Amino acid sequence: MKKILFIILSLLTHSSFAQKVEHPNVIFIYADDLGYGDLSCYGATKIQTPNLDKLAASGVRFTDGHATSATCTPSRYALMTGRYPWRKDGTGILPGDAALIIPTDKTTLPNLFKKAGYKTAIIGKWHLGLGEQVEKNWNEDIKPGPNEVGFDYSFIFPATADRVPTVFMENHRVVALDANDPITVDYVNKVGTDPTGKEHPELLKQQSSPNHGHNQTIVNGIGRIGYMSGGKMARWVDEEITTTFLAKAQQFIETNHQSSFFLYFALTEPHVPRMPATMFRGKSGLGLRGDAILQLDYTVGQIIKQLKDLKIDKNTIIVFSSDNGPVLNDGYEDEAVLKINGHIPAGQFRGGKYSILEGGTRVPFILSWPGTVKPQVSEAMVSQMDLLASFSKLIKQPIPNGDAPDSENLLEAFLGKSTKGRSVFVEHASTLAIIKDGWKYISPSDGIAYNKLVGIETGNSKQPQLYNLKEDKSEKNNLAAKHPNLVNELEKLLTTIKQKE
Ligand code: NG6
Ligand code: CA
Repeated sequence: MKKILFIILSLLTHSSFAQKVEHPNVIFIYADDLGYGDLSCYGATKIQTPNLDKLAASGVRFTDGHATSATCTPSRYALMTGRYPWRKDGTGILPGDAALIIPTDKTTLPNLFKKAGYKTAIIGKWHLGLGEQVEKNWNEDIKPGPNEVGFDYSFIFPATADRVPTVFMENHRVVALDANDPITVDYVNKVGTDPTGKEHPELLKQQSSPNHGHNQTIVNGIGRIGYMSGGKMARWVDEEITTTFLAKAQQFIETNHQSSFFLYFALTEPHVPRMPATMFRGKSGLGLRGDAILQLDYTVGQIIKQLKDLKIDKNTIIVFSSDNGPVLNDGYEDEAVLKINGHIPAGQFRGGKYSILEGGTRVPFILSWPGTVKPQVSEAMVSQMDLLASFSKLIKQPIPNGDAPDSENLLEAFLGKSTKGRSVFVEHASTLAIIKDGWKYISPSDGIAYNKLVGIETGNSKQPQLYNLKEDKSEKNNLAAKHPNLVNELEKLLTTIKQKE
């Protein structure tokens, strides 16, 4: 009897059974520039996203979920560090040769999981810099990077799909390096003899939009931001980026499905250049942007299928979100505007990518944990930055004092056990806004009110703006003049939060 008890006890404490109960797998799937209204489960009618719809229907679909910022790098910085990006200089959109901006000596989302015994990986877009400085040799190991901030395994592209170097990196090294054809990258001066979009627009298979740039080195018929030479064998084929990331993700899951794992799966859809695989082309009827969203949906579906096949779906939390709001024309003439066909990427919200209005940071946000989390729609205000403190509670891995200062433990809200999210949240674009009790105050700024290049309202105004988001989700009525005390109160609170660190 004693022996049986002992066996049961040791099974409970040491086996993978105990580990599974306390340490579910976590997959964070990040879309790039996907808007609140881009999925059919968030109200889109001109495009169907069945896999993401199923994911949403099986878990919590948040209607007030946010990235911290209206562009990529700062949102990703906050996700990794649990700290508002505007607290640190140099966290704006990074060039492809930037140095690493994530500290290697502080708690990060991946090293939290790693400390708790998880196998951790990033597969996809990084865009948080690599190495100690801008000048680096792309033909050698490059450190520090994702592996130094907590990922056991990394398979990434360094910046964005429209920036050089257009190569994959596995752990510290560019994939398919060729010693006879070394890679050089420069963001100031042209390097090598590759044609540029500016000199040879006739070589482009996708023209860049006037005044947008994207006319430097041509790779795969697409003008990029930045100059690159060499590495002909290492250069990616855009149409294969997502299939490559998917294969790597499936491999990682297959290899690690018997232990606990954390996978940050950072996809590139529907960011420019939109170059989905042939099987998705022309399928959405909305041009390549819509087709890219179909590719995103399919890819998520493949991951869900694999989890089911491996019978680990009930032991795996999937969080899905986007790094910032939507944009149609972000630099290439890919007919996203022309073929919009009444689709509304930001849904009912005003603004989009680059904007301090809700369209900038309010994005799709879904959490599923089949069998544990009950399907529901939640109005709790949550942000991606809060995943760090929340998962710290779930996996019982404390955060040392001072780390992740802006991340709030919202575990109960994330798991659908509470409707209480953040009471205060600061949104970030070229100015800051603060939300409290459904009121949103936007700090006055001198910036342009309308970004003509991308066709998006920025929300900038020299006047203070105050919106009642409960009644006026589309931020149509500025009530600042009517409620000067509230404006003062929110402005003071914002100042206090800014000074907090
Ligand atoms: C902008 C680029 C845009 C996109 C963005 C980054 C121009 C004119 N525009 O500077 O095309 O690359 O940076 O997007 O160059 S993000 O989603 O990674 O933040
Ligand atoms: Ca983005």
